[in-house]
Order: sequence, then C-alpha cells, then structure tokens
Amino acid sequence: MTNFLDRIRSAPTGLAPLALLALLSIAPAPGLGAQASAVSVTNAWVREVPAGRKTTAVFLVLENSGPTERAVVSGSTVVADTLELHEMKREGGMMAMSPVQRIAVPAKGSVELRPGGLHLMLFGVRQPLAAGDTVPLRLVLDDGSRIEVRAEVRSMRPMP
Ligand SMILES: [Cu+2]
Repeated sequence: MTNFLDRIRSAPTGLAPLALLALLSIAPAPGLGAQASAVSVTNAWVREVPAGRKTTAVFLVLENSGPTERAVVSGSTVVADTLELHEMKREGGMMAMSPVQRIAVPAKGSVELRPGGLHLMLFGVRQPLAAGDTVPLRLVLDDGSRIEVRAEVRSMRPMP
C-alpha cells in the first residue's frame, strides 16, 4: 500500500521538492475532509462454499475518493456468524493468515483485497454458497460510516 506521500518520498530527488510543493498547494485545510463516506467498493466476490464447509474468504477493491486516509475496522454479513479482517504473510517459508485490526485505504487511493493478500474472512457460514449467488456484506469504517456491499459468489480456485 503506497500513498501519494510515499510516492513522493521515493521519487527521484530532483522531482521531490516540486511534487511536494504541488501537493501542499492543493491540500485542503484540516477539518474539511469530514464528509460522508468517500470510500466505495468494487469487484466484490466470495469464494464458493460447498456443503460442509464453514469458512470462506471475500475479496474486493476499496477506493477512497476523499483527502483523508480511511480504514475498514469491522464488518458483518447475514450468511455467516463472524467476519474478520485478515492478511496473508510468509512465515518461515509458509503462507499463514492472521487477523488485522484495520485495512487502511489511502487518501485518493485504493487497496485491493485478493487471494494471497488482504481479505475478509467469514466464519460460521450458515449455508452453502454457489457460484452466481449474491452475498450482502456491511463494512464499517473508522469514521463510523458504513458501506453496503453485494458480493458475487465465484467458483473455487486454488490459492495462488
Ligand atoms: Cu483468512
């Protein structure tokens, strides 16, 4: 996840001061960024759940059109008991997933939840989910706003 400032910091040194000046001149005054959720979700999908399985993962793209970093801090869905925010990391040569407190969405940026990376995890799935089904999800952001998402169930593919 890189934001605009990180990109400026990593820009060739000759360009950095000019880019920073440009950023400062267009940056809004503090306190003006408190509009209703500037975060939207696209391309949301759920890995299909065959009968007998109780867990699955949700993938989607979060886009932030606002000037302030936002973060997803929790979520829920009627098709499962709990929804957790997860990341996958390589630990001792193995890919392992673990819960995270928040998934940040940089100002004027986006973050992709995808197989092998950040994802939403559903536990206690209450019914089989077949390709073509639609699953409603609700995500809660750090400013208290909510995003209603409809995720399409897609067929099982091996984890990359
Ligand atoms: Cu997970």
